[in-house]
Amino acid sequence: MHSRAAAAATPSSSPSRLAAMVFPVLLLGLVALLTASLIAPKAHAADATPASTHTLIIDTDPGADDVIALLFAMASPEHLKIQALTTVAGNVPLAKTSRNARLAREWAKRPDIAIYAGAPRPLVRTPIYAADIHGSEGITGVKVHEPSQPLADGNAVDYLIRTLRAAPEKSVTLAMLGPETNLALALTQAPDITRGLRELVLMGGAHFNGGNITPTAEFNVFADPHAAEIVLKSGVPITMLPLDLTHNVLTSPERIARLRGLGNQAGKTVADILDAYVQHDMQYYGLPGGPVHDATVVAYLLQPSLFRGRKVNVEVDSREGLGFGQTVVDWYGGLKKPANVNWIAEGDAQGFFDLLTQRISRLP
Ligand SMILES: [Ca+2]
Repeated sequence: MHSRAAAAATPSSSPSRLAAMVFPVLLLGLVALLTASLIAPKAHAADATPASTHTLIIDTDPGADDVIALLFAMASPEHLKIQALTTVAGNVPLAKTSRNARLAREWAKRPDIAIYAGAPRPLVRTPIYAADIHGSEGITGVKVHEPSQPLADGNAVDYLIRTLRAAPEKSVTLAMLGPETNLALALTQAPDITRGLRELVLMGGAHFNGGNITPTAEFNVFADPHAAEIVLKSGVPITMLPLDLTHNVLTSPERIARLRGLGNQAGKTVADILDAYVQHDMQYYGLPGGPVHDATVVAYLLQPSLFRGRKVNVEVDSREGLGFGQTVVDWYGGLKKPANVNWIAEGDAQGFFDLLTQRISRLP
């Protein structure tokens, strides 16, 4: 309004005449803004700002929260141009994470999205799984079956190398929802692929919150700390959504009921998964609701304004011992090392659930 009012004034206006013309317009504008902010219902950022657009690959280890994240992403085709899903061993072994990714694709009715299976085990450490949280099938609260559409031919690591090499510079965003083994292998074999990457958005790590698999470590990093080290040193812009964030973006009975009440199958599926999945964390941590970790990555991609972070130096402890798998976050910059991560520490929980619910409502 300011610049338009000034531009409308004729160039020949004297400074005082110009001020006399512009001032009432500004004053009126200010009054209108104040009035609107007082009387209008508070709009969430999800409604207020246009969503971001990404050419996207999602690397995932489904995983109950991964399945919700995948449905969320596949329901947003105008903003997230999903090139493929790549799977990795993590919450459950690779055959099951790959089957669950295919289930999510079937539930979202997105047969156009190819799924490549990747690393069956971490780089160095003994494999660990999280069947205590995600159930022996890797998805809680729903019946699983063998989907008819198969995996794509070829390995996820080869797919990443081939695709990122062929991509325009800084064009592909990689969302990473599990242990970071696939990208670490790709970066080791073909360091030049960083050229094609625009950004990595990772669910992983913990600092202020403490860990969820040991007192210091978050599961995705703990499951393959050597891979996380390679990824964090890649030089690609990285945003991390750690437990510091996800343990403050919690379900409530009302939030789950809204998903269930959408009236479509996807809303019921997400509500059924959450009802079973959140029980452990609510009890174990004494939380009023459960986190939906990986789904915050999709919300961040669509609506970064829902989140607040700080650019900091983050390193991974990969030494045997109490700190194995810990993300060491230099929040106050005391080490004077260059920032390699945009560490997301806060988010708008209601805005997150509003956006998730709105997108899930679009699915079958
Ligand atoms: Ca995951």
